[in-house]
Amino acid sequence: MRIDVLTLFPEALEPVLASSIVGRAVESGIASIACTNFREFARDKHRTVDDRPFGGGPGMVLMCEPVFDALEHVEAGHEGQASTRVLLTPQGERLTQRVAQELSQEAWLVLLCGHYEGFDERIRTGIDAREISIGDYVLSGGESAALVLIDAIVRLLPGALGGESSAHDDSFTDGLLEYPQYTRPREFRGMAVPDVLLSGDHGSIEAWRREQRIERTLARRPDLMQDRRDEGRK
Ligand code: 6GU
Repeated sequence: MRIDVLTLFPEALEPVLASSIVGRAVESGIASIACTNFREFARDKHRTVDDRPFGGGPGMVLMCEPVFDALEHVEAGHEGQASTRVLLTPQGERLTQRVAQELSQEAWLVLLCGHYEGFDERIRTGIDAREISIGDYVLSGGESAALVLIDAIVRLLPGALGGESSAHDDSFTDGLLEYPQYTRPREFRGMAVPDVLLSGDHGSIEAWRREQRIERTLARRPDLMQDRRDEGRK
């Protein structure tokens, strides 16, 4: 998968994208990720990318020209391929595991990071982009949201998690939270590992884990339980 990120702060994204699972996926060629700075496409000598809003009001608004120019430049480098454009905005569709799964099927994503105060509405209406929000709270810019989205997508790409681990039994993949995990020591400050996990009985362990997942989901996220019922799952 190819991912282009259009942003005012590539230097904030690059070290995170080079670390951990995402960094390893890039190194092994599973994903290729490039950041492009809107500011390189500013048209004046001050490299202006934002301006005061028409009609007045606080803050600055990201301008059309540098965004359209950056997008067209990035896409012109790959003539003939179709990109899927994603605009990161608190007004977008909420990111869920399902949305991440859908986007992980695409060959080429172009992510556009919004700006503190907002962007010119014609960026939204003039670019055919899927608009995505990572949750109901306000971030200063779309950059941290883009990192969240990239992490959620890249770890779903075949081979990204490596070894025997897989995203298949993650929380949310089937609408349930994860079961609790333990490692050595068997007892820590008076807290013991549940006996069943030490029993060697794989059938009982599997049953216990399933029970734990259902119990936890009911207790902590009854909304997820309802979603499962609505989708007709067992
Ligand atoms: Cl994508 N951007 C901003 N600025 N704030 C957000 C968001 C995105 N998603 C949730 N809050």
